[in-house]
Amino acid sequence: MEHSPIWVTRSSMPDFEEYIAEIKPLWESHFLTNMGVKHQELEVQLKRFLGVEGIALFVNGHNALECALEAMGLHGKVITTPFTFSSTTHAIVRKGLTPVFADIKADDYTLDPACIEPLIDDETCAILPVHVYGNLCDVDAIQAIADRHGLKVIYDAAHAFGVFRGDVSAASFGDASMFSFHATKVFNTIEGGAVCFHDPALKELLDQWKNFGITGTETVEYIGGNAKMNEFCAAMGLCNLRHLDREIEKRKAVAERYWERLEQLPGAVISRPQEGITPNYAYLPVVFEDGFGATRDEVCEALRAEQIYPRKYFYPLVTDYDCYRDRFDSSLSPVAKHVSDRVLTLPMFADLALEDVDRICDIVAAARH
Ligand code: T4K
Repeated sequence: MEHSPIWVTRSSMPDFEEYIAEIKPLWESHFLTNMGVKHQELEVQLKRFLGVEGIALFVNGHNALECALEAMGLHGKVITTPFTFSSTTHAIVRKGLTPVFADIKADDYTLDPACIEPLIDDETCAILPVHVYGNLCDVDAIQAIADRHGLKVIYDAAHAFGVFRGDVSAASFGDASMFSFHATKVFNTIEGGAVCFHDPALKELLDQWKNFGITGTETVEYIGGNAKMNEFCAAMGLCNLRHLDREIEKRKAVAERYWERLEQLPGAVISRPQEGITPNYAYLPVVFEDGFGATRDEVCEALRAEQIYPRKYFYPLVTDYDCYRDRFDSSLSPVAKHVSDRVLTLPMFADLALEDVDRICDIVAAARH
């Protein structure tokens, strides 16, 4: 039987008519961007959903993170993880800061608090952990370290929209959190992102940094860039937010089918949701340990041969990128290296049919020698 290709993810979209109704007023107003009504409405709704006082929307998550680092006036070293997407480290480096890499935990792949403190020195200004795959970092231990040393904590929460600890959202931890609303995320605005924060002074600063540093009709106080979310993206967000609960419910069914099947395969390590955490089922990482009977790359090839396209999020480690290899040493983060060499993120999206999950798991199982 002929099957259509299956990609690692597929964007969630509202009904066409729903989106058209949402953008129709833009044809009347002719206001297409620069913090218009859709932008303002999305900010209000996201504040409510995330339970935060402070939010600023951005054109994408990466620029949101860069602007947060700028607006917080950071200088010096930032302790972070090498097990992430390029954006996290690039934001640090592009803002003139120096990344210092700490290792990750073997159970949830987030920054290991035990590895942070020995790396802190007089030049350290911040910690930038990543809630990777939507797994929440050890936020209490990280905050305790930051408080002891007077450091800022900025979370890369690109994967963690819709993740809650009790009734507290992932947006509430540290000084600030960046979310990505990219097309591939659990909640998307086509391209988009946000910074959530506690210090009310950051609102004005972030809104100015993302708008060329303009502070008044005839004043420009900062050397800012242009990182505003436009009205069409905000409208997509307003539509997608209405369906988020259902999307996450559908992802849950997909994840549970995967876990049920993969748990029967010794050496295929999955990560079940953390205790006390409401997950968002953003990704479906599987670590193929040496006893599995096939390498990660062999499993990947077997799936590709059937037009199924998983991804090696996150391989290579950031510290092994061509642009960083000469400056950093991956052997200093052995856990991250181990996971990065063995992890495969399998297709995961709300509309993935359970029969397709079964087919994927059959191919994974058959890849063993
Ligand atoms: N921090 C972390 C930890 C991140 O993971 C990311 C982004 C960021 C920061 C930065 O946030 P943004 O600035 O992007 O808002 C994708 C995404 O582009 C990227 O947003 C994401 N992380 C990263 C993990 O994945 P690629 O290069 O792997 O995407 P691509 O184009 O290969 O797409 C993957 C699959 O998704 C496709 O095979 C099909 C599907 N897809 C893709 C697009 C573009 C859709 O269904 N619809 C689409 O519109 O980076």
